[in-house]
Amino acid sequence: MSVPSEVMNPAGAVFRLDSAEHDALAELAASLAGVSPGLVDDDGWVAAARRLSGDLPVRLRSRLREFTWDPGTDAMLLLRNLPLEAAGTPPTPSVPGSVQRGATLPAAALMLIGMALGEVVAFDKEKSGALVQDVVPVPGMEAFQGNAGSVKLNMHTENAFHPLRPDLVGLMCLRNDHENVAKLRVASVRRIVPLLPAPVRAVLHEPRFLIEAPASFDMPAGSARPRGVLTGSHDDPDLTVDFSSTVALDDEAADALLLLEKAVERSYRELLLQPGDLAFVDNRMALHGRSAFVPRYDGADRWLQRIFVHLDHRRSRALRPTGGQVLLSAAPADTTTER
Ligand SMILES: O=C(O)CCC(=O)C(=O)O
Ligand SMILES: [Fe+2]
Repeated sequence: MSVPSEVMNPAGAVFRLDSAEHDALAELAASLAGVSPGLVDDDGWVAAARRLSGDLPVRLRSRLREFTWDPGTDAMLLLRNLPLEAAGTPPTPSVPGSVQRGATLPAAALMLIGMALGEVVAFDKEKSGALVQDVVPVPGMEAFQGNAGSVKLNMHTENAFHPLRPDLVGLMCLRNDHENVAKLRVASVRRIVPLLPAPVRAVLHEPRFLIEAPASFDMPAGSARPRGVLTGSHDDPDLTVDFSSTVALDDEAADALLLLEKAVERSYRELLLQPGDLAFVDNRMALHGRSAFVPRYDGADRWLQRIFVHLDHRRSRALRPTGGQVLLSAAPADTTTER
C-alpha cells in the first residue's frame, strides 16, 4: 500500500512558537480570560473564543489550517512554547472527573487554538460535559483504563464507540510526572497499515467488530452495531478501534485484530510532553495511549488539559438539542448520525 504523495502534508509535525508568538498568544489568551463571566463553558465566553481565534499569530494560523487539510504521516501536530500561568501552575488536582471551569490563561490559549481549528465540543456523559477536561492521576484508580489511571493506557481512538467521536483531540501539558517518564503514544494509520498483509486489511474493513463505550462513560454496554475498524479509502483509510473495548465477531476477525494490535505496537511514536506543549491527534487516523508512571498525589503530579474538536459542527446538530457545544452521548433513536 502507498499513500499518494499529493495528499500528504509536507509540513513537520512539530511547530514551536517563537518568543514574539508566545507573547502575542499570552496577550490574546489574557484578554479572553478576562471576558465575563470568566467561565470556559459559558456560551458567550465560547463565542468570544471563536471571535478572538481570528487574531492568533498568522504563522500559527497557517499551520493549523494546513493540519486540518492533511494531518501528515503521523496524523498529529505538536505545538510547543505555549503560555502558562505567570504566577506558576497551581497544584495538580487529584479528584475523579476533574475539569477546568475557570478561564485560566492556559485554558484560554487552548480554547483559542481549538476554536481556530473547528468547534470545541464535549459529551454529556463524560467529565460532566466540560469543554476543558483535566487528565490527572486519581488515588485508587491506578489500574483504570482511562485518563485517571497511571498504568499503561492501551492505544485507542477517543470515544471510538460514538458515531460523532472527536475529529481532533488536543492534549496540553501543564506539568509532567515527577520522573519525566509518562509518554503520550501516537500511532498513525499511515504507519500501521503498510505493515499489514492485504487479506488482513480486507477483513479489518468488514463489519465484523463491535466497539462498546469506554470506562470513562457513564453508559450501559450492549448498544454497539457491527462495523469495520478500517473505513473509507482502501489506500488511505481511517482507523477506529479501542483495544480495551473492541471485540471481533468471529475467529478470522479476531486474528486480524490481533495483527492490527501488533502493528500498532510497532508503529507508535512517543512524546514526552513538557509544560507548554500541546499535541493534537487526528482521531480519525491515529490512535493514542500513554506509558505507565508512578503518581505521588502530592500536588505535583502529571497534569494535562484536554479538548475535543469537531471540524463540521453542523453534522452533530441532532445530538445538540440546545444548540451549544455539548453532544448527547447516545443518539436519539429517530436521528441518523452514522458516517
Ligand atoms: O495521558 C495521556 O497522555 C493520554 C490520556 C488520554 O488518552 C486521554 O486523555 O484521552
Ligand atoms: Fe484518550
